Amino acid sequence: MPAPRVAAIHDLSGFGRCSLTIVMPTLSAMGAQCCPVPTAYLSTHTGGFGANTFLDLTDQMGPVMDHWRSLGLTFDGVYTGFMGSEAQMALTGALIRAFRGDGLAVVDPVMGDLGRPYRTYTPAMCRAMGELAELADVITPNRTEAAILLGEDYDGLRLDREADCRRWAERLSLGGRRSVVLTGVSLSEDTLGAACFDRDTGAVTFAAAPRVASRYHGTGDLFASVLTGALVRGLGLTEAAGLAADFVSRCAARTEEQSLPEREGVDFEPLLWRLGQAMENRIREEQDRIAGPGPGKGEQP
Ligand code: PXL
Repeated sequence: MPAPRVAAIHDLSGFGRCSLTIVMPTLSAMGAQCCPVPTAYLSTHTGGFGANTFLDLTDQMGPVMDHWRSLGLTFDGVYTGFMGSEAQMALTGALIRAFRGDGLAVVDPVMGDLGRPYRTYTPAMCRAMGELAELADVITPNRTEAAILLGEDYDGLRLDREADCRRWAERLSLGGRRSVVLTGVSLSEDTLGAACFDRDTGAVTFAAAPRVASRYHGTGDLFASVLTGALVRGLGLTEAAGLAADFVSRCAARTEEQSLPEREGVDFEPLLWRLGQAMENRIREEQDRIAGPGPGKGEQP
């Protein structure tokens, strides 16, 4: 079977791991083909390095789509993240409509963190992100983004009680039309994870991993990338969220152990092999399941 193909519409930031510098290696490690549509080139991300450069690539998006259309390309997934302008979000919506086919549209509604929008996000952009997210099969908001999407107060949107998390995840599903992986859920002091509303079952489940005290840049991008890779490789929503939570936690732990700067993101590259291994194990389990018990493996008659 060929690698599933994912169109990834994110910015490319040269330094400070985020967006495409996380999305591309992660999808590749998981055995998916990543086809990037860079929305902008920045010298660094916008969170903590001062005056970053910003080359807007919005004008490229239409011609890229025209060329891809002429090639008859289809994708198993379309995955979007940080956006630079409302115009870019409108084009990204057009790209999802044109290329999603039977594939999966994952919209990470990147807008902010810790109760505040990122400094380049205007209220109009936040509204446009809400509209873009309506096209999604799966959204992956953090607490800040969930509050913006729902028009709720950040302080009121607590993610430390199961019943509240269920309610927020269900509300974010737009009446069950899309699946939701709400990140930043912490049902016990020493764990961090996600509440997952699965539109196929209507159920809310939880995924959690050990919490790491330091907060690193780009962990939302890493979580959503692992989730997307796992979903296009055929894992269910809860299992995919569990893998993502576990991987982010391991990467954050090794970053903290080395006392690396938070703005540079998590030191994930040395652990990428784990994602490849997880996918291989999963495929082997599936093959064993289909083959049934072999000679000497099953119960004796
Ligand atoms: O990790 C989200 C993100 C992505 N891309 C850019 C950013 C940020 C968050 O600050 O600045 C350019």
